[in-house]
Amino acid sequence: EFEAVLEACKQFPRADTGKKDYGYGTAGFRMRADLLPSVVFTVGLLASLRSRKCNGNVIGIMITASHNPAEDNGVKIVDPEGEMMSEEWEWYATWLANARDPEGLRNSYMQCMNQLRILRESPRKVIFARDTRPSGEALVKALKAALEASGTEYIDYGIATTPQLHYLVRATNTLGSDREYGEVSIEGYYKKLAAAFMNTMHIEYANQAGPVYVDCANGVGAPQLKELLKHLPEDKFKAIIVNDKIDQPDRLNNRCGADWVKTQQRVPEDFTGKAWDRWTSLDGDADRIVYYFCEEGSVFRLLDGDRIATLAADYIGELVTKSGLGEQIKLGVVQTAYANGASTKYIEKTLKLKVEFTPTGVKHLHHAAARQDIGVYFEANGHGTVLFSERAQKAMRKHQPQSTAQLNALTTLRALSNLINQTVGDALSDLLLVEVILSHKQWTVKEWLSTYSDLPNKLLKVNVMDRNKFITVPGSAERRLERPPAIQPRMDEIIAKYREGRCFVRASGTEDAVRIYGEAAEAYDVEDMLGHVTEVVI
Ligand code: 16G
Ligand code: ZN
Repeated sequence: EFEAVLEACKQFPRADTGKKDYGYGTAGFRMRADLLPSVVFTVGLLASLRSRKCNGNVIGIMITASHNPAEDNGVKIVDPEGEMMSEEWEWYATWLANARDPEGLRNSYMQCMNQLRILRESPRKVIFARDTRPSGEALVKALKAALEASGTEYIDYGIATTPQLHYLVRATNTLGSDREYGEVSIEGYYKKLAAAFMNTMHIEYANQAGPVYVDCANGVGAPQLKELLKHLPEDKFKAIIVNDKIDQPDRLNNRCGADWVKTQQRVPEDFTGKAWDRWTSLDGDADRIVYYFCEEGSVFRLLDGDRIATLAADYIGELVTKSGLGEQIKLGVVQTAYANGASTKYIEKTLKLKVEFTPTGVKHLHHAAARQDIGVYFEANGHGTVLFSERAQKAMRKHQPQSTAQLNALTTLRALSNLINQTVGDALSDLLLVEVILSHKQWTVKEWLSTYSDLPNKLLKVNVMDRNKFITVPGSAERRLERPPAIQPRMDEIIAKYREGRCFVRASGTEDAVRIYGEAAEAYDVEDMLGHVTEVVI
């Protein structure tokens, strides 16, 4: 095996990255695609080790750079239950990726095996998929070479969304246990979603509220949503797909998609909406979604991840109470520092639910949500899901409803636990979830928006000499800076001058920059505050 690895990796020499090392970060490895073949090769090796370590369970590899520009790509590993790779292994991923030459890689690989106490002959299996980026093909080649050299069985699922790959990993590994997660195929994923949706959607809504428009960022969401629609009768779900030009790679995420809409706070290119039309945007690998619409006079209104979190928490909380499970099942919401302060207040004061804060990054939110009976987590950028714990699912299975009202609520609750992707945020699943909730509440986007008013806010990206010098206080969920020591006290003085002012600074995990987020009661205060804070930071 080691000799085979040594030979195979020679076809994928390490690119010249200058002084910079590769690093496995929040989103795996992500950079310009031409720097990646050698990295993807090493990720294949690590996945093979991971599978051996996890008793031969299937490990997933997703090749995508999500909302990044078309020339980028990336790669990340999915653990057996469909969650992000365990954090302790990120170090090994980085170690292998930075091997200088073939012999160095072989040696690091052998050392990994020893240090992680992996039995070489253990069974191993990997499945993988990629988004629509043209560079994906070459990366798959590097991946297959690594899997073959390491004697790893694999299945190539071709082009798929990130959440579909997570689903496939989970479904493969639960096969054989008494509670099957779903059929092990992309078709099975559609079937599962469609069945749950058909059980819960209120039929009148599709006619009454008009279609939902879906901007697919010219990425993988477009073909996959088209497939999903084949499983959903049009009288129950009417979606109109926009930005589906996957044959024009440079249009991927370009002036469209969830990230663009959220950060620019404006409609995507090819927007043709009339006032109050219901629009959504997915990102390049379809794990994020935001809603929006225009009021009369083209006033843009965004319904971001915070809004989906509040909508879902409100509705699911109501179902738990109505089904008679209120005493047994508690709901918790997980947010990051980027959540608008008004959303947090609404969850705590109006919905009377607990909010927990974690650092940015899906793995942090996911773990915190998994500790709740039912955990709702969303990042403001539109990535999120709702996790039903073993405990909650058991209570839902066992419960004997005492009335028709209880039975109806329970049936809906059970269907939602199948509709919602339990492994990771999923734009397609979230889309169906929001549509179901709106249909039950008989709400248009207008009523949804009116639940609370967002505080005016702004997010800046500033370039600094060394972003790694910016370190937040442990346990503060990135709300306060510890280093450089001079900055936070000066920021506190500035922020205190503004009504409902809040501001924090953190180093980006995906770009070479520092991000500054600010919010306050008045938009001009936000501008003023961020201006002063920026001066302190740079
Ligand atoms: C990654 C994270 C996303 C986070 C973003 C923050 C995953 C799968 N994705 O895209 O959750 O919001 O990074 O980026 O964890 P930043 O550190 O550059 O602000
Ligand atoms: Zn994404």
